[in-house]
Amino acid sequence: MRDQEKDLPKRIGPLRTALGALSGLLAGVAALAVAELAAAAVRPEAGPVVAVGGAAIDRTPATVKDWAIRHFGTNDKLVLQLGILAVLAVLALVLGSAAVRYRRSGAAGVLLFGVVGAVAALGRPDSVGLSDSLPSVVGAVAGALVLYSLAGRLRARPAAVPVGAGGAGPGSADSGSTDADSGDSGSKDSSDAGSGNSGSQDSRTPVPFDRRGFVLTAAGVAVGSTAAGIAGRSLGTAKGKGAIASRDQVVLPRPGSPARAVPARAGLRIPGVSPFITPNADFYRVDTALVVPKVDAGTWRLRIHGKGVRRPLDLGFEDLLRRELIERTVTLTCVSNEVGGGYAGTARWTGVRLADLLEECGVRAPSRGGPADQLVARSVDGMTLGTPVEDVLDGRDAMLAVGMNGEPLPFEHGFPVRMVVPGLYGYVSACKWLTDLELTTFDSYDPYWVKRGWARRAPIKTQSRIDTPKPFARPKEGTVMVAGVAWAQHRGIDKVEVRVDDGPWQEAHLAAEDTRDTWRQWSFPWDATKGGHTLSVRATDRTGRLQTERRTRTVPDGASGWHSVVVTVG
Ligand SMILES: Nc1nc2c(c(=O)[nH]1)N[C@H]1C(S)=C(S)[C@@H](COP(=O)(O)O)O[C@H]1N2
Ligand SMILES: [Mo]
Repeated sequence: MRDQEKDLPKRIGPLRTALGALSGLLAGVAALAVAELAAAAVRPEAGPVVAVGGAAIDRTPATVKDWAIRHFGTNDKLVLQLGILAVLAVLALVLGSAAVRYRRSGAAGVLLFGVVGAVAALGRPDSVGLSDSLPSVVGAVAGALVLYSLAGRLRARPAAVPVGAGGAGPGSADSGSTDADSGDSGSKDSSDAGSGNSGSQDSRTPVPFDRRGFVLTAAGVAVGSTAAGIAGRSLGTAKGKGAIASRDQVVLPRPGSPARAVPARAGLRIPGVSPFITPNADFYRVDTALVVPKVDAGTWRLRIHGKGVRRPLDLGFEDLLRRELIERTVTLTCVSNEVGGGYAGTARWTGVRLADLLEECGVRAPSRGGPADQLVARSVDGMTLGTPVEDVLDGRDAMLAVGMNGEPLPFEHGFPVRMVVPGLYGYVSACKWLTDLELTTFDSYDPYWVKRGWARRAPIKTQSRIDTPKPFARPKEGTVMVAGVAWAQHRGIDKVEVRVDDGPWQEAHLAAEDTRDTWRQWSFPWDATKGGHTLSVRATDRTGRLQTERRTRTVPDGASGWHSVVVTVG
């Protein structure tokens, strides 16, 4: 086809520019809807927004990721995806308005976005091959066609043809276009918008174009995109059904080694203090997965292999359940937790002792001559986490968890199997959606977060947090209960102290300890006097080490410093 764009007069009025922008937007919506439908059919993770978002996450420097987590918390993923959509929307508007004149270039531009999405999808660590490019490609082709045909409806046509008489079919209306844009004197193009009386054209209707065709095509695209979107949704739901059913069918066997009952006095029942056991629904979630992996337990496999593994293992979910299960209460903490932050939670985990499995494979601890000092866990979404082999084998309750607070792991928390290692930050220990365990060395392999500037080894730092009163609270004069939690997993908390303003440190009351792998609640009845006050807290672990006052960022191995809260007593 001849590139008619060149023949067009220079001036394109505001109405057509606006409709062009709208066309761009519609093309973008159509592209994404079709791409998501295709992704639902191929692999949800291969959708363009998820793929580009995932690529963006992987390329985000530690400091920026840290900033995003600090400002958006668990909503960081939502913010990222909305950001991508916002950028796409702006580009679509620009592309669309340009397409009024440069129709083919506009369509080609849409295809270019498809290439970006396809490249991102193919580059994901969990990519399964060429089919992952399909959603982006199919979506882009749909978007390009939409933009091309809508822009075609916006092309100027000879004034002799009454508006509304066209619309014989896609492309036909503009084939004879002579681009009579000349009537567009430039002064009163807005009359174009005002004169809805299609069919009658006076000399002031400057740019006749196929209005009816445009409206019909646009409406068709809107309806089609909605249908594609709905189809994608229900297809996605249908495909996740196998995994959901497999989770529903799981019956967790009674653990051979149950957790000790949490002492009644481990929970102080003070309003505002985090409950000792964090309900699953309230448990913090930190991961890079824009689509929560839905793994079917029936087809799930775990391989254990690598350096010093004399008998590699290949296990299914049922194989795991048939082993002796242990149950332990463990507090998990994220390295991205700010001083005073909420990325810590305690659950009763059910699982298989990791040390038993490794010993069965013939793995020896480095201190006993084993050649591997790093255990690299790999998840179905390509995440890698590296744990010191020594820690896993030193007698602590490191496990492959299948249960969380009495139910199979929720999908968000790693169904069907995740790792839990008391005492280590999540990013070096708590691999969710686990599928592969490789024995290797710290020298020969850097896992995901280490490549991005975080420390290779990251034991959890002693921390204490004031849960109540909240920052800037306005309690009444008199006794105010100051309370919160403190943790130093695998060492235990021995003392918590509270300071009011610049006063002396005063010992807080400690709730009963469950185990040294769990957090401990504390409380301090404060005789509050009128005015503004700063409350601070610090803990001492069982090794006798006082929590450091030194404030550090979360990067590279966890935030430190004392938590304080400013309140005004009335
Ligand atoms: N597959 C996978 N596992 C992962 C992560 C991840 O991004 N992907 N994040 C880790 C981090 S940083 C933490 S703190 C814990 C959080 O576990 P939770 O979301 O169940 O609280 O999971 C860990 N396991
Ligand atoms: Mo984390």
